[in-house]
Amino acid sequence: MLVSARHQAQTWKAARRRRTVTADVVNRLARPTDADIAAVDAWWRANNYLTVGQIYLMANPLLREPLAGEHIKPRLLGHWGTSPGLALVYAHASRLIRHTGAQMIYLAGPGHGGPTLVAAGYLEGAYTEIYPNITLDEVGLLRLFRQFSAPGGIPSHASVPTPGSIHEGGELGYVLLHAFGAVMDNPDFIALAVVGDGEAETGPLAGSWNGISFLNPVRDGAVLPVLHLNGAKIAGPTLLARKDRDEVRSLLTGHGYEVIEVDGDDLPGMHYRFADALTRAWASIKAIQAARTTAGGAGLVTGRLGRAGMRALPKAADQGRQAARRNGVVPTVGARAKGSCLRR
Ligand SMILES: Cc1ncc(C[n+]2csc(CCOP(=O)(O)OP(=O)(O)O)c2C)c(N)n1
Ligand SMILES: [Mg+2]
Repeated sequence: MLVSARHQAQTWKAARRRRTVTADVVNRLARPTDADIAAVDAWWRANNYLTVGQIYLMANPLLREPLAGEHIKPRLLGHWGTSPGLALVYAHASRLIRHTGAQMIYLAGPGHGGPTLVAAGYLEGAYTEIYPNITLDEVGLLRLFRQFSAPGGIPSHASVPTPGSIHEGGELGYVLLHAFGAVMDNPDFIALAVVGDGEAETGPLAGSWNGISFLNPVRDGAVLPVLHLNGAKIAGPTLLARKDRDEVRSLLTGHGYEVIEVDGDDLPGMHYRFADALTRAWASIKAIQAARTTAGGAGLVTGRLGRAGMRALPKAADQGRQAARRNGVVPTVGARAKGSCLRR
């Protein structure tokens, strides 16, 4: 789990400058230009390359020669799985933060997506700043690849040496607990929490969807869960991906979330759809926070269902409509009030 410290500092500075949500910002975010998406896609592909390199390569880091057996690590530790999804969400969250100055933390439930987060730090320059020997050139790149999950190097999971990390990855199941904890008494804060569909099968995660019921819209920030339904937990199938789409939607709706889905495996189409979904979720949260009358918690879920590829189910919190009425304020986005949750 991590957030880039540098990113966060910039974010908070920007947030002080821009607190309002205008239709113009929403439109720009939801309908990116081709150049915008090309930049996000380039960052995403670079991150994916760095992740693959960390998992597999011990030589020939820029593939200047044809790939050969001796370039591949003899003992692989770590798995690709969730990594491209984590990177996609990270790239789009960064774009959102840059455009809006949102105060947001990115929490990665699948800690085994560690190489993605190391790659993000490397691309942002934070990695080299902290570890000057991991230079932004071919030599540094090779060191970055060789240190991953190696004796004397770094762990395969998001961990203490990862720039911006605030909690060790490894045991699945706690990302939503951290997210809810992060926003309590932190009213302008958004915790974006990526939940792996395998991780979602753990008891703690399955139970902590309920955290939404503890959020107080006046005092707390918002949680934006992103369920990454890639259909697999390592090499096995996942329960949520086996379920009918309506069933998954009902499950999350029943917990109190408004679900937004992003589905597909086409590029750049996925980028456009994800940008739109993330914007909708963010705008809902901001409307809730602006009204300060509803319970926080909006959700966005991305994933892959069978051959259909990426699927995202974003949801926006809908609690507090009754509270709004009680307070004589009508929120732009409200949510089902669950009484007690509003009286923490
Ligand atoms: C509590 C717990 N149980 C088991 C594991 C071992 N494990 C590591 S990754 C993983 C699969 C997680 O599935 P998902 O979150 O969907 O990630 P993906 O396979 O898609 O990368 C498992 C079971 C773990 N890390 N923690
Ligand atoms: Mg999975």
